[in-house]
Amino acid sequence: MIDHHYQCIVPDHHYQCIVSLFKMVLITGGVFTMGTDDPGISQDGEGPARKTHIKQFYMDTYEVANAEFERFVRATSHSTEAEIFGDSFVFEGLLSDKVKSTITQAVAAAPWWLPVKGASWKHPEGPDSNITKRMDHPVVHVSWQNAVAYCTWAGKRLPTEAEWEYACRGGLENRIFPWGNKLQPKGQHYMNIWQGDFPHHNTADDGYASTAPVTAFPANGYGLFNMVGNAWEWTSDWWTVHHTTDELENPIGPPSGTDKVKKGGSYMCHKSYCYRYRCAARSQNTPDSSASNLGFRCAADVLPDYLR
Ligand SMILES: *[C@@H]1O[C@H](CO)[C@@H](O)[C@H](O)[C@H]1NC(C)=O
Ligand SMILES: [Cu+2]
Repeated sequence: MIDHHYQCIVPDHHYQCIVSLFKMVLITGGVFTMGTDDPGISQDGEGPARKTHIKQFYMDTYEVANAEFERFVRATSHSTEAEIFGDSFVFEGLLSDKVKSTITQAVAAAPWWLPVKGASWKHPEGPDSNITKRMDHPVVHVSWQNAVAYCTWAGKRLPTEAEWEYACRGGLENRIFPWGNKLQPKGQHYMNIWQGDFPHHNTADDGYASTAPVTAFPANGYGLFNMVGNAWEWTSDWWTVHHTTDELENPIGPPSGTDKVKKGGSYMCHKSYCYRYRCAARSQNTPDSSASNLGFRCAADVLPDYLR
């Protein structure tokens, strides 16, 4: 595709552009097997496997980075929901003892999530933290509504769950990961997840205890980075766990619901409790939720020739 809007946002030390506003790849339409008959987490509605047709679309090659979100905020004065609420959920392992000591409330089922006052996309671990050294990392602490606002501003939209999963699979059929079935091909790390004993000890054997640059690790067959691991990614679909084997065309999920589908898992996922760094895996949050491991990327329609 002709890159009309190419703008370098974060050059690396060789002045190669590592984050640019225009960064989409054309995903050719086709049919693929969505979901799996061999679910990793059965209550998540990963199955049954079903033939799904997808028409062509554009997909961001990487997650929306802090540098990009900053441009959006500068241009629109958008306030994120985390900023409006005054807090957001941070994984306790990332917090200083000083910040931790100020927090009383916790999520019973997941005590490693702490609501931190002043945590936001600009201050991912609370007011004392910043993103100066992380401009090329995925923006986090953004709600579904914030993600939609960003994509709309960029002339894009969120991907549907089906588009996201089709893109994740990178042209491979019935594989667990975007590159195949091996967790670590040739002993190499292909994604940013948790190594060690969750939630107490992250060895960061993959190089990252928290987020990684959006272009870290090898891209999949479609040229997409970090579809699994790094940050969870919002999709446009409402959540349901009820699927059938009916063959669908460009499914968009239920017409309404309480939670939105997120895909891909994050740097916090470990097989022992969150085996969700797989293309078929899925999870959900209310659209106003935000957390230190939840971001997004945008998709876009392919305009008919006469409109280009
Ligand atoms: C960002 O955080 C670093 C490390 O904590 C600190 O040294 C630096 O002064 C902070 N920068 C700003 C602009 O606050
Ligand atoms: Cu991701």
